[in-house]
Amino acid sequence: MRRKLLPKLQCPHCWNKFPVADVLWIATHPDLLGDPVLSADDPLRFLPSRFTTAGTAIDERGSTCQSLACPRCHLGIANVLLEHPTRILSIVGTPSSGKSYFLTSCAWQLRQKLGASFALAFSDADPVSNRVLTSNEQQLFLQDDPEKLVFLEKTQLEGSAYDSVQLEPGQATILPQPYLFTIRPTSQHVNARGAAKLTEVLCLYDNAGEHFLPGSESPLSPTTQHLARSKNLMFVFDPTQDARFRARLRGLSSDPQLGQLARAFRQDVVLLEMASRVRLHSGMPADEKLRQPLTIVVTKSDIWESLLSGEDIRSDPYLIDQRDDGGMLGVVDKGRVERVSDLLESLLTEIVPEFISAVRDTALRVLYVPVSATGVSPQIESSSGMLKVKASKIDPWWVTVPFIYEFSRWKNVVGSTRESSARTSEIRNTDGV
Ligand SMILES: Nc1nc2c(ncn2[C@@H]2O[C@H](COP(=O)(O)OP(=O)(O)O)[C@@H](O)[C@H]2O)c(=O)[nH]1
Ligand SMILES: [Mg+2]
Ligand SMILES: [Zn+2]
Repeated sequence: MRRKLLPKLQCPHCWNKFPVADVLWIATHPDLLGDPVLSADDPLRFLPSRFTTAGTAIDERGSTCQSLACPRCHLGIANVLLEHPTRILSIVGTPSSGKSYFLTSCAWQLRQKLGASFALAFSDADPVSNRVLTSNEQQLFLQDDPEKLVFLEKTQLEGSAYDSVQLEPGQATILPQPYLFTIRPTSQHVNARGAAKLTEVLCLYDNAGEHFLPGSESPLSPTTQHLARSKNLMFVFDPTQDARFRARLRGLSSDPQLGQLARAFRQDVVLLEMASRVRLHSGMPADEKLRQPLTIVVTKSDIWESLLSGEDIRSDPYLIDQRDDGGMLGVVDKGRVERVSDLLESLLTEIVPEFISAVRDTALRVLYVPVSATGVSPQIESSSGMLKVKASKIDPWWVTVPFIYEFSRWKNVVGSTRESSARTSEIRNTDGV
């Protein structure tokens, strides 16, 4: 079957939109090293004039090529981007709020849960650009020694999580590396027959929190421009960074982040800064509320769980809708998620009212989701003084909820309790698959 290509696509590195016919190829002949937009060590990018019978380009030294690149920034374009639409979800938060741990636990659990409970295949669309995340997953979840103390390296402002390109000769522009995943209904999915049409590419960005501190954006480092294109903005709020929360938690938790290693950033300021960048990049007036939904991901719930009495925030709010013809649809219990969201909003209004005011000024549609990326507190490793977690103790709570709730807004991919009339049954324990 011939591949059906999109007429236009958007580069996940520099957000340039271009016709598929303009995509460049990456030379493979060893003599063709050195690309003007990248570096002397990168193979040349070129617009081909010769192709093999299979339709792949041949470079000027006669070698067959495989990989594609963006005509503007020359960074790699995964093949799947030519065929399926991309949805950007951006994750924002202050430094050390837990963005990288959240993304890592979330990616790991989405791989397990979307397959087992939602009949959706979740796979790396671009293994090269996902490598930092994959190695973080390995670090937290695939340790041979369960007693090992593990941790994630801090996301660098520049370096492995960012690419440097020369969009203008002699001027380096820093672009954030996207994480790209394909989401495709499997043969068990109720809409398996429409799988090709329903397949989407999910594009995530893990940003160093420093990029969101007011005043840090320069034209040469347009690292946060993806925000304006994001379908759902996820703001990671860390209660341990607030002195009033820390006071409430004294005696309830011995997490080092409440005492010795406490950090304090104004999270309302960073949220408002995020909102103003979205407005700036999408040409909106300063007082207008953002169009996309805002998810406030309230992290480290293992520390403050006891402040939210009456709701279970550990077991997943998912159900399975099993049809007679064998098809299945994973369903989000929206009622439960929204009840928890309301409770959490009340708690935050009581303790951090100015943050909630900032949220209400920012967006019309808001969901508050409690998550714990680790399910347990880190400890201070005596030899290094660093916060680390024992590998065997890691057991995330609700990390997939912000994403799966968002997927339920997409068409025909994930159900929700309000849409589903059918007999839904509680999901059996799908953890530890
Ligand atoms: N107790 C607890 N600590 C967490 C959790 N997630 C992250 N942390 C700690 O928070 C710190 C910062 O996390 P990180 O993801 O690197 O923050 P980022 O700068 O926002 O990417 C790390 O030292 C983690 O140990 C969690 O779910 N529970
Ligand atoms: Mg980070
Ligand atoms: Zn590009």
